[in-house]
Amino acid sequence: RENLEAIRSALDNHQFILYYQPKVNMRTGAVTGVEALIRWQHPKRGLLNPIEFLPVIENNPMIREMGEWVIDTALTQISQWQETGLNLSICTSVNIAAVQLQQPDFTERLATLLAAHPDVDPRYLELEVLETSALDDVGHVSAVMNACMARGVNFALDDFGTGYSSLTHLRRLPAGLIKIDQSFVRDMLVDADDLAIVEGVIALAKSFKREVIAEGVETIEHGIALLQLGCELAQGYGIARPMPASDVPAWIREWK
Ligand code: G
Ligand code: G
Ligand code: NA
Repeated sequence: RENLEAIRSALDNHQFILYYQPKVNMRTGAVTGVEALIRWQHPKRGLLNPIEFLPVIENNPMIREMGEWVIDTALTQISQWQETGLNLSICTSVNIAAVQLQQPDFTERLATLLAAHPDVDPRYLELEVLETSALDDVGHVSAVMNACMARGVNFALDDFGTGYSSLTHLRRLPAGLIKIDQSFVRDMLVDADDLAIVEGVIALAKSFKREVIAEGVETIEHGIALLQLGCELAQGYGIARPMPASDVPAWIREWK
């Protein structure tokens, strides 16, 4: 694990970058989006995954600074992809801790970031809300989400099914997309309980008229089973690993 000072200096020295993992519709073959995933290009240790540094700043104001850097960088990337003629209809998502939505000025901060990128239509940005189980004011967060959605931004509920209050959150939070946590998808072909959860989340999403995507889709067999259950959207190593931004246009061109 790294320490606070090292992370501070990495932010100042621009050592963080975003990788992007595609999301596809398995029935139509369409690429529907990419998820931005932060990485640290560490001068000595190489490319580090978030587990090495995010927990260190979880309760530090730096998490907010990094969160804004991620949104700003993703917006810059969307506009660069648009300039190179990449299919405009794909949505780029970024991860955001649910508690960040509880900041009193979140909506204004997001509006400022969007205003700095006037060439990007906000509907090509999606915020994946993590760890909603840590929320203590669902009503406030719901209002924040509605205010951001009024500006065009989309929301997804990440890691769905892992928090014990998921059902309340599904009912009260206006996210258009639900991500089935990869821990359930991984074993759904061998564990009847996990299969039941995956089926249940897909059915819930349908009844609440939300879209649903499976994470952690690693094999064709997973894909086939998910399609049979009515889940068409998927993300996972079986489709593509997270990749640098510069690889995304070629990956999309060559997919299918
Ligand atoms: O990319 P990787 O599989 O290592 O990501 C591990 C975890 O870190 C995932 O749960 C992911 O949601 C989270 N994560 C990745 N990028 C970001 C980010 O930019 N901000 C936040 N808050 N979490 C992220
Ligand atoms: O929960 P979230 O969507 O933020 O999780 C993304 C994390 O999961 C990233 O760290 C990404 O690298 C990882 N990931 C994406 N697809 C797969 C997969 O098929 N298998 C495994 N084991 N991890 C995956
Ligand atoms: Na995510």
